[in-house]
Amino acid sequence: EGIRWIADNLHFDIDGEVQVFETGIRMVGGLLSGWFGTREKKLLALAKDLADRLSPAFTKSPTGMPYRFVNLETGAVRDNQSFPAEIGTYIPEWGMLGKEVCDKRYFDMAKRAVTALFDRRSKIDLVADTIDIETGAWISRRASVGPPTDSYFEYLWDGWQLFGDPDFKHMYDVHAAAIAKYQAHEVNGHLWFPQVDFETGAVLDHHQSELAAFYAGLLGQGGDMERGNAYLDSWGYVQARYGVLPEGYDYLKAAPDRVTNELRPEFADSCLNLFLLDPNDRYRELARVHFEKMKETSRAPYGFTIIDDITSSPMKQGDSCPGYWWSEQMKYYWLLFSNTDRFDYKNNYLSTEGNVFVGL
Ligand code: DMJ
Repeated sequence: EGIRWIADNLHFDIDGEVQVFETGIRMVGGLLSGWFGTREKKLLALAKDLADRLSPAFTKSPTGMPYRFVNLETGAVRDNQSFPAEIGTYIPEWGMLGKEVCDKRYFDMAKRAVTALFDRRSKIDLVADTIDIETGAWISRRASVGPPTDSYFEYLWDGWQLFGDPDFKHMYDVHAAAIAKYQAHEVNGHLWFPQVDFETGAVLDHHQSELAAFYAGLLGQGGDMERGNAYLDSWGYVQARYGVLPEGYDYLKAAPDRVTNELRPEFADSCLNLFLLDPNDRYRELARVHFEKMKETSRAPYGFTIIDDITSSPMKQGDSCPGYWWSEQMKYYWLLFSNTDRFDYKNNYLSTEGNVFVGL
């Protein structure tokens, strides 16, 4: 039914602009994953059509780092101030698409963008979080493993994992070593990653975005299970304390600094990634708590909702359910607990948006 609906209704011939990054990970990735799962040619054709409509964001940029927005019909681009995640989160979608349609230009386009960013790293091998994609000049000094940088690191590893390209492994390793050296900070037995100045390593703040919880799984994938487990435990501690994770946590004050919960997937994502490396029930147990607490606190009459304040009792609910909730943690829970034979637990690939490209 879904495929029929897409075939009959979905087209991208629209005079309107979209955000390149979100459209890439959600829609190009979703269509590609659908193609891998069904081999319905229409899905691949739509993924290619959409990627082609997004491509002016890359080709019109003097540095190769994409503009943030593009008009799907006219190819007009805008916003030259961008962020590592929005510059470097393309290689799995673009590379896999290029393989399927036998056109290496997609891979090259995504790799050029990410390499242009990496080449502008500081002498201590960190990137800041805002850059002018036309001039290549940095606009901020703040280095973070959280947003808006997060999935840039994730896709460096993925470029190596999926395509065996040693340049990606090198870029991942360089950043991972610098993050371990300048950002890893143990406080009261818990590992955290503060924001630091990207040229000096001086700590800027102790805020920890919930989105940074993905880094536990990535550390494990990159071979550092020790820090991966330690960072997962830091978030596990916050979960045990508050029931559900706040959007932000100040680890020096040991208190939430953003009290909402946006139904985020990162903690479950790390539980799954570490479980795939080491099928230990401890990851299932942490994810079970995540799932049970979500059911307890986010259930609304017609589905599940974000929470406006996790510190109020009872927790004050909001009124929306983000798309990633369907694409990510619903899938992560299911893969963690089902032992399904529809998924290859040994050889697989899930994108940053939980889209499965390998292992279906
Ligand atoms: C998702 O779209 C992806 O996981 C992305 O990489 C980060 N933000 C959201 C979920 O929080």
